[in-house]
Amino acid sequence: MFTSFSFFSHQLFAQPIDEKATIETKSLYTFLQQSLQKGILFGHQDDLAYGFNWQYKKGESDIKSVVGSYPAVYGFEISGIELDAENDIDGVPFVKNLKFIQQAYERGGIITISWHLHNPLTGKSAWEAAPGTVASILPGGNNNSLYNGWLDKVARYFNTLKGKGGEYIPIIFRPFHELNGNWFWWGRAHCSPDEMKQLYQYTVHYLMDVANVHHLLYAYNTDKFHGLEEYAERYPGNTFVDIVGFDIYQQNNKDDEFIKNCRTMLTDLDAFALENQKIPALTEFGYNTIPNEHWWTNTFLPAVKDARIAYVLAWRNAGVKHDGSKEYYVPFKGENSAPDFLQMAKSGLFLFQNQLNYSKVYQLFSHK
Ligand code: BMA
Repeated sequence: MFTSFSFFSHQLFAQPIDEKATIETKSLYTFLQQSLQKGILFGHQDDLAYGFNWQYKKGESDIKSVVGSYPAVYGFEISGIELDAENDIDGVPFVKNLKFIQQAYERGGIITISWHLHNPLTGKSAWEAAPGTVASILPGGNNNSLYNGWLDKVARYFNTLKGKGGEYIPIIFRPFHELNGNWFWWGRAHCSPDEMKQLYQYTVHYLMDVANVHHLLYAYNTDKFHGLEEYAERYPGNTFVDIVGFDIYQQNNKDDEFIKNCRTMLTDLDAFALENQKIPALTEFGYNTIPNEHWWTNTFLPAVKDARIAYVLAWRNAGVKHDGSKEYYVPFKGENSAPDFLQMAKSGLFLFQNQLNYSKVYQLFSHK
């Protein structure tokens, strides 16, 4: 007699794919499952490093300037680590990111990391595809040892992420994001489903079994998709994934379309997550420069309010870029949509940092 109750308890007993996951990582995993019943954790990329019109100001955060609390989830990026760069692709020094990650972790914040890794065949950016790239880095390919070296660097960086007690800081790692789009070298047009699955599996296997990194939860995430067949086409399998999600951005003034598409995909995601016993999340979203000042309560809230997702991650507030264009996805003090964002925050659907603390997130199990 498997009722929805037994399903729920079953969910809570599910474990991270890594049997050797650290106790803090297991705790985070269980916390994420529990939070599915409580609300949606609100996240923001590069929240602590910079905002629309500031950079590296102690204690600053655009989210905090609007709602009075830091976000619950903090996104970071490691593109550049593979080439021994000092700064990530968006100019933030890795040593600074380390400090921000530690600060967020100490207060019970949740860390997720993306990797716009360069093209290993050409050395160019993630956006520059070249035929044969994926095959070249898989075992047997000419660049396999180069790729192993990149994974060693990633592992080394992850191993520097430690809390005050010397324990590793759990990370939700989401490699090869938006893998059904065509803009990255690992995209749909540039490798077969089988190659993509192998690359994902190999990456997880290498980090977990070769590099011995045991403080990661792995997120599989597509871009927008049309139906479950597309969603699952490149899924590496249940033993390689902890969290399932997708990225979605609104473009132009098509609020109704955004709501409709988002709701359809969230329904599909929910079915996929239930079937495979994974934690669903909206791994990236946004409407650049938020042209509609009521976007939060009129569009975003209706799009996600009925969804069962652990968290949402808004993309970065880059501010005014070199070419004069603006890029930001959450309001900052004085920005047009700030009052509406605050109203959405007050709906109670979303959880921010002030509703979390270290023991709630990372100490659900005690050390023996
Ligand atoms: C993109 C933009 C870029 C950025 C990249 C990696 O979506 O925000 O400006 O360099 O992500 O973070």
